[in-house]
Amino acid sequence: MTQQPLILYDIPSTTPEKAWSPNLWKARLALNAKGIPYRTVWVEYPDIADLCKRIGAEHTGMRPNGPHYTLPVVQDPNTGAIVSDSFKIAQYLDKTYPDTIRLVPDGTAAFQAMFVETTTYKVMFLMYKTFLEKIVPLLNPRSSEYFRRTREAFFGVKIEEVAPPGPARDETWKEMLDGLSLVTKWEAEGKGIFMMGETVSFADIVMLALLHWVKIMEGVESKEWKDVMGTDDGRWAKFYQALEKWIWVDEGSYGDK
Ligand SMILES: N[C@@H](CCC(=O)N[C@@H](CS)C(=O)NCC(=O)O)C(=O)O
Repeated sequence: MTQQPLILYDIPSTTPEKAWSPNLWKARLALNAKGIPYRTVWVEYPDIADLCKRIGAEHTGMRPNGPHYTLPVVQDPNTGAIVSDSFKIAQYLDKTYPDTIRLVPDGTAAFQAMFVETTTYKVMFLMYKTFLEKIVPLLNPRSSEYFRRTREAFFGVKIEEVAPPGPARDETWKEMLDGLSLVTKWEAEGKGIFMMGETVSFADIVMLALLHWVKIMEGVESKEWKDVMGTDDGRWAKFYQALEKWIWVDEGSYGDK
């Protein structure tokens, strides 16, 4: 049993839920699904690297200018552990809190890792390109400025030019819907609506985080949300309804100061 709440470091937005990023939702949903007590500490983009260095969180990648630090990070005051990367967080929680729902069942770590990797390119990145323009005003000013500057450096064009409304955005969105259908095809052999059939696992957390991102970015009345809910004969609507009980943000969250 946990004694003290864990800390989830997340990036805030100006939306009512405050939590908005799919990678961060993956870690939050893992904690929620497991019922592990935690509190959120909100960190603006330009402060992530300093925070990680200060608390000793590992970088998750390398960039030409050095280590790349990202959130989510989970800090566990019960064990002293500090874990970066949503998938590693799920694995840590499984190992440390074995009496909770298992998100990476024995023998499935490679499957889960490949699922994360593939959906990152076949679904998440395409959503990201579609939503890019809308993320800028949704962030607080310091994060918004950082996001625009770093993403424009990455894409080599203005954010507004990555997938402008019209044919470019329509094509990107259609490719994303095809990505969802690809996942449905993989799952079609199974007995249930989850990626492992009747057993919920981290792969489902990933899909739930991605679907919820559409809802946050576009709203329930949007064409995009309706597209997703209607894809594969309502399969994703059923999936979302089955797991939406895990979608909540802890109240009484704190700033990183
Ligand atoms: N593989 C990582 C990816 C995390 C990630 O890319 N986080 C982004 C926010 S969505 C970040 O913190 N970026 C820091 C930056 O852009 O400087 C995970 O799943 O946790």
